[in-house]
Amino acid sequence: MSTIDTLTPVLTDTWDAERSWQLETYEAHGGYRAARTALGMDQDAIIAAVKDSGLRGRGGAGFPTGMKWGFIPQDNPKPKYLVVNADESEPGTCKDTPLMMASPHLLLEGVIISSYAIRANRAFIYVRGEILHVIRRMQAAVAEAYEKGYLGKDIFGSGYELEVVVHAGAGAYICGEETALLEGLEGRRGQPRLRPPFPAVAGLYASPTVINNVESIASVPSIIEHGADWFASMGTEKSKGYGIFSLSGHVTRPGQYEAPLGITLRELIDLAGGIREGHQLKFWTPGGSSTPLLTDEHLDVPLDFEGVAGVGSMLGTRALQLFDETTCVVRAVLRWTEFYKHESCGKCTPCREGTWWLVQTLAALERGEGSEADLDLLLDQCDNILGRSFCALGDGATSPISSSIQYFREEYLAHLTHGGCPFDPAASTVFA
Ligand code: L3W
Ligand code: SF4
Repeated sequence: MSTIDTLTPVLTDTWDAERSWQLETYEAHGGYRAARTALGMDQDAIIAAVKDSGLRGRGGAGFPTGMKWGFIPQDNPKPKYLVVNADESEPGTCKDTPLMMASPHLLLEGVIISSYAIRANRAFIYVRGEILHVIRRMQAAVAEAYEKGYLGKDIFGSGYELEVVVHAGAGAYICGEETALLEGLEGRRGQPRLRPPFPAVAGLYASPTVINNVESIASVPSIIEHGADWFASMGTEKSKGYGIFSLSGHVTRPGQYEAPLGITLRELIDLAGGIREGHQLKFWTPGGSSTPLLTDEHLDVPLDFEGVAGVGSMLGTRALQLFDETTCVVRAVLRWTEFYKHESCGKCTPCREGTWWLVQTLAALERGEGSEADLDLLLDQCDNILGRSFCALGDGATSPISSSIQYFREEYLAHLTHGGCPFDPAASTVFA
């Protein structure tokens, strides 16, 4: 199989079309056909199709989407809500933002089908506050859809009513965590809630709520249009379908590559024109900075939920950040750790205090201060955060540190013997 055959443009299919974000363009490419079909279907049949497709959460956790929809208690008299998690903030992650910019109506069509399936008449799209251009693009698409009668009362003459609100976040990474997002949406400070109850039982305004990532919801129209079997025919046995892989860093053609789950980094690098000329891959992240780092030993690991777990990492958001031999791994990890310290919401002690200590210890090592025992101290600090924090942010902060010490212990020690960073900063184009 040639690598180019591995691309599966579904979500990205119309990104290059002229004015791809307009409703007219979207419809000219078959848009809103699936929503018309879905609104004539039985809701449970839609949930069954999504279950059968094998679609799993595309925001990093990989929970089966149809199963999550099935958790909504239909005997609960409270209103049901759909919330789209568009708070894309994970370092290196850049898939939902281009999707919403190029194809906002694909997301809206997914919102209509998904809301109808779970019997919700209100949906919220929670967009990261800093990306004002995306908020405006989504608001314009929602306005177009209302004008055309695709949102509001009696959509497509089906009698179904749906109101959609685009909500701008206030600029906190933690609001990607689903319960902190709900706090923010309700007007409070974004801090995670205790689970259970899960949002499916008591979410927004204590009502049954489905929260899904942008890419998960945008995958739904194609499942209705082409069928669950078609979707399940792509990907691997337990990780079905396709997804957007974002390549950044030291690669010739960075960008978004839509491919079946299970593609390898080696194939993706090939598609992206290789590592920049004259250099070699040193380390990479499979899913942003919250997943353990991998190295060139892992080029042939299938990028699916199981394959990446098999080498001790996670698929995460498929934000593949690639670094060549000019990059100091200690410096890169320090930069990510500073991010976690800054974004820690402060609710729990292991993360609030621990991320501060991680930065102190790492920064000293990066300056070449201390001794080899400080590496053990750093790992001990990680141990006191991992599994002891209230939410995944604390755990995520430890991933780049422990994995970098696992693979690049010598490089940490070289900082001590060199009395500082042994890398020539002028040679590096990342974290300069
Ligand atoms: C009911 C059970 N619900 C699991 C739900 C639960 C869980 C969710 C995962 O990932 C995750 C998300 C963010 N009864 C349940 C149950 N659940 N056992 O399923 O859903 P999934 O796989 O659809 O989520 P996802 O979109 O792949 C994201 C957390 O990671 N996160 C993510 C940030 C994501 C963004 C973004 O999408 N823009 O920023 C950060 O912490 O909370 O759990 O959580 O509710 N027995
Ligand atoms: Fe807040 Fe960090 Fe605790 Fe999560 S782990 S609740 S971000 S302090």
